Amino acid sequence: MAPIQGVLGGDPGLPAEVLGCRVYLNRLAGPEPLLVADCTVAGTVASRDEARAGLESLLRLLGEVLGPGGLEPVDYGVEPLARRRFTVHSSRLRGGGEARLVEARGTALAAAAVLPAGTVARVDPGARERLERGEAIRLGEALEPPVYLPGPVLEPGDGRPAGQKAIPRFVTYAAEGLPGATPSTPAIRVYTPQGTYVVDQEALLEAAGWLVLDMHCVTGWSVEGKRWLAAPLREVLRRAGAPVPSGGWLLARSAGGYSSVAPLGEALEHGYIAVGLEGGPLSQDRGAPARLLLPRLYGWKHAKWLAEIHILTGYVDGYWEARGYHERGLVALEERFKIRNPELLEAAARQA
Ligand SMILES: Nc1nc2c(c(=O)[nH]1)N[C@H]1C(S)=C(S)[C@@H](COP(=O)(O)O)O[C@H]1N2
Ligand SMILES: [Mo]
Repeated sequence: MAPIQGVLGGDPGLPAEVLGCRVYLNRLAGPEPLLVADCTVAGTVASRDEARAGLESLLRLLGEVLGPGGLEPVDYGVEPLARRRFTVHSSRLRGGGEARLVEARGTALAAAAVLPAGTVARVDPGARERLERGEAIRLGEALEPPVYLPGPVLEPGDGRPAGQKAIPRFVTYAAEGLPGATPSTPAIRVYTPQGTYVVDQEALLEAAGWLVLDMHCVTGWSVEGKRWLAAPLREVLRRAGAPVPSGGWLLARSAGGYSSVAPLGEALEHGYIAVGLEGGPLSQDRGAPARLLLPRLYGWKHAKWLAEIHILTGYVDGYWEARGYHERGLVALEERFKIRNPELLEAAARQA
């Protein structure tokens, strides 16, 4: 798919409205299982009122199957990202969870909601059974998530990627909360359809070498030219004896339940597990004892306090992907957010 920049900023259209959602139970995305609504949206966002109305259209649609109780917004926030190239509108919900609407320069891209898994109890028994079996239920006109995003993958160009600003030091993120005591040696489990494998710490250190990389956070900051001690992911999995299929997805989970997902091919060709930084061991804030590095993908994919690797045949959202962030997240293509706007997808397909 072509980058979206070229197809944004068209004529003012109808205000953003959610057309449909794919709702499913996600047991990997966060510390607790979540009910995730991945929603299709059309139209423009010309004001905060239009954004709120768009969020309300999402909650109304969910209310048709969940009943309205608990879905009332308790607040409303706006967060510009990446030098105002993107804006996230969000509301926390009375019964827990939140709804988000993402826009790029006034064009709605996608909407999503994450709800406590207990919400499933409110769905009628037939639909509940399907959700518990791991199937998705469809409300309205919901787009399928792309199995993989086709189209040319540009190599990162020279210079700083679009929408990024260099800063000298890392900003410490821990969406799941900072971990308490950290184990001093990495214990990483690899779950595959064939079985479970363990990453041997000595093998991890043996396979590691120093390399210089930049890290780009999707919110717009970059930390450039840091020296990491890191082992190529393919080599780590080989040494663990884990069978590695040629396609599929890799979902990384942190000790505290944070998670992120990446195409397996991308992770095998360009991914590392880091154990050191700037001549020393990783600090607690940077994700000790081990973190994922996926240098061509935005920072949210680089799970810190890495505890589990899941090799999956099908796509599953991680922590931020369940909240509207991109399935793949290539920096060179500015893949910051999912696109669930049929008009944009059509326009991008025409351009490609
Ligand atoms: N476990 C965990 N890993 C995480 C995150 C997080 O919240 N929890 N945030 C991600 C994001 S959004 C970014 S940009 C980078 C930031 O890395 P840093 O905290 O070392 O600066 O970590 C990523 N890894
Ligand atoms: Mo980030």
